This record gives sequence, structure tokens and C-alpha cells, in this order.
Amino acid sequence: MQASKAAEPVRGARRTGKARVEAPFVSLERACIDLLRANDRGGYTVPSPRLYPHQWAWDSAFAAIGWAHIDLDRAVTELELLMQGQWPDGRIPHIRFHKPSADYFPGPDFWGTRDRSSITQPPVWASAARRLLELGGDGRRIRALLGPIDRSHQFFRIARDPLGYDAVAVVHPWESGLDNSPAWDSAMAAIDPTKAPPFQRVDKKRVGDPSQRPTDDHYKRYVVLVKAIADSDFGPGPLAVYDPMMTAILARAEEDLEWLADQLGHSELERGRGTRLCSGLMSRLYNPALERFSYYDAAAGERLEVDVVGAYLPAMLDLPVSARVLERLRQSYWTEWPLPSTSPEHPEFDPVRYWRGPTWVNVNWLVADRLPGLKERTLELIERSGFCEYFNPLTGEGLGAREFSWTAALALDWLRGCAM
Ligand code: 9WN
Repeated sequence: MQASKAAEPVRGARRTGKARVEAPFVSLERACIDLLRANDRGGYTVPSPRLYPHQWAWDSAFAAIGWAHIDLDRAVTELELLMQGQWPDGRIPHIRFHKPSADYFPGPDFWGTRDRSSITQPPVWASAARRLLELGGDGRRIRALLGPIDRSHQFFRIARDPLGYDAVAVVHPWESGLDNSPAWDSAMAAIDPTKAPPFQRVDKKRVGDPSQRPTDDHYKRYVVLVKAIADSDFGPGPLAVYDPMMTAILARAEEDLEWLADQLGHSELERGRGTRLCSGLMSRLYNPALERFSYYDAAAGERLEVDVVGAYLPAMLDLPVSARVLERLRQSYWTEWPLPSTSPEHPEFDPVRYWRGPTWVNVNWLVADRLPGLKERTLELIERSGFCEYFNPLTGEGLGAREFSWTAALALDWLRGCAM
């Protein structure tokens, strides 16, 4: 499919020098484009201008997918800048700090680095690169990304699979991208919050209502982990939790990398890693009685049966159990505005606190082609509430940051007729 040219500004839309990103939209498609342009910092896209003023890894890959529908060269540049932040061991930092900013904590000094964080994030960049090539992106430039992407995937096997499960264990809740999910609660209980050095949160000032953000207690534990990772020479640190969603995303990314290698003639790639991850998911993390996947706390040696959306996300792959898992997901998660990030039956379900209940557009985008009606309902939600970071799954109220990039980028991908 070819990307169509960017639409001209809609006549009559209120424009005040800033992008018009408030619902109701004159044209949702136009508003998506305006938002990405407004959040462009010259080659990379900030997730949100006020709350997240740097380059985040999976946000950037999602933004590239949006850019692919506006300007393919700009889309490739987004991934190039992302890959340029790569550590020598292959990890793609979850944040790249291009410029200093007092608007976000923790900054590089806290991470003990110059300009990047020391953990990674769900590796959606191979899947983004595939979308760019499918839409007609420059094969020569995309081919140059395959080596770095390959090394970023190998990093997971070398440094994020302590028990050799052929699956991914995250070392910090921030690494999962689903930071505040109840999935991490029991492992985080072992981290002592009193060990946190003094620090000042900025996020609570940026999001007016603190009930939509993690608690101070959780934040202290996040900070302790950041320091522990720096103190262990950027090795894993004390937490390691096998994550079915992260594993599924990597498995999909491996398939997409193989596809890219075939298209672009990159013969050095080792084959079959995606298949191995699928076997790891089935043999180590699938729970047939619950018809969903488990988390596994490698440090405690404990299987964690947590009813959160990530426990169903491997159904985005062609696994023998995918249809069953999707059916379960539909039964338990089809709220007024699906998908809640935590089951409404879970005792920790909170419809407004981030990752403990709210609906997120990127999660929906990952499974939407397998859940009929989800894409349409999510677009309706955005039309109604705007480009929020997340949404109340019961009322549809927009929450967290406004002007959030991946909400616009993935909506644009849907509007242009694409699916994962
Ligand atoms: C920490 C940028 C990021 C997303 C994550 C989301 C949130 C950061 C934070 O924002 O995390 O990385 O400070 O809360 O949970 O998925 O990448 O949008």
C-alpha cells in the first residue's frame, strides 16, 4: 500500500498557531497529522510535550508508524534516531535524552548515564520498520537498520532470560511499558522503598490529578531499582519478572525482522528465534486452566497469576490457544470502552490510575485485528475524548497527558486502513 499525501488543513477548523488537537474534531485524520507535527522535535517525536519531553523507545516506533502516513522519510528518520541511542550491548534505551529538561524526572544523572536510560522497552521497532517498508519507505535506509535491530533483539536473549525460558524477563516495571500494572506488585513488594535517595517527582505537577498517576510508594521503588541497576554496572538488578506481553511483542518483532531480511536481502540473520519464543510462551507461561498466560517472578521462583491485559496479549500471535485466549479476553474485558488494562474483577482494578485499569490505544492496536469491533470502538473513543494518554474504560473520560503521540499515530494508521 502506498502512503497518501498529507491532507490539507480543514477549512473552518479552529487553529491558533498550535495544532488543533481537542475533540470534537473537524477531521480526526487531520488532527492526528497536526498532533504529530506539533510533537516533532526535528527527527524524533515526544510522547507528550508537557509530561514526556524526551524520546521514548516504543512511543517513537509507534510515532514512526504514524509518520509513515504523512512523510515516509521523516518516519525512517525517527527509527534511525532511535537506533542511534543503542548501547554497545544492543539494548535500545527506553529514554533518549536529546536535550536537558526540567520537565521530567528521572533525568540522565539519576540513571548514571550521559544521555540515555539503562533499561529498554517493548521492542516494536522491527514491526514499525516493516510497516514503513510496506508503505513504500526507502529500502536502502531501512536495510541499514536491520543490523542494529537484530542486536537489540539478541540483547533480550543474552540479558533478559535468566532462567533460559525462551521468554523475556523485565528488570524494571518501566521496561515493560505497562509500568504501574498490578502484574509487578508482588515482585515490587520485595524492593525496599526506604532505600530511595531523596528526589522530586515532576509528573504529579504535570497531570493535575495525582489519582491518575502511580503512588509515591511505587515511585520510591522505581527509583530504588534505577539506582540498583546503575550500581550493578547496568546489569539486571534485583528484579526479574517474565512477561508474556513483552515476550509476544518480541516474537512478533522477530517474525517481522525475518520478513524484512527476506525483502531486503539481509542474509546474516539467525532464523527461528520467533518460533522459539512462541514455544517458550506455551511451555513456560501458558496456564490452560485459566486460558491465559502467567507472569513468573524469576527472583522469587514464583508463578504469578495476575488478571491483567498483558496476560492475554500473546493471542496477537498465531499460537494454538490464541482463539481461546481471545474469547476469554472478550468475555472479561469488553467494558463500555475496551480494553481495560486490568480486569474489572481484579481487586486492584482502578479505572483512572495509569495501567491499573484505564484503556490504552497501543494495547488495543496490538490485538485489534483479532477482536472485531475493537478498532471502531477505540476510534470512537478518541473522537469523543481526544488524544489522551489513556481513558476510563467505564466512562470513556480522557486521562493522563493530553496531546499524546501514539494515540494519534495509531489512530492514523487505522484511519488509513492498516492493521497490525
Ligand atoms: C516511564 C512515555 C512513557 C511510556 C510508558 C508509560 C509512561 C514513563 C513514566 O510514559 O512511562 O517510562 O514516566 O511514567 O507507562 O509506556 O512509554 O509515553
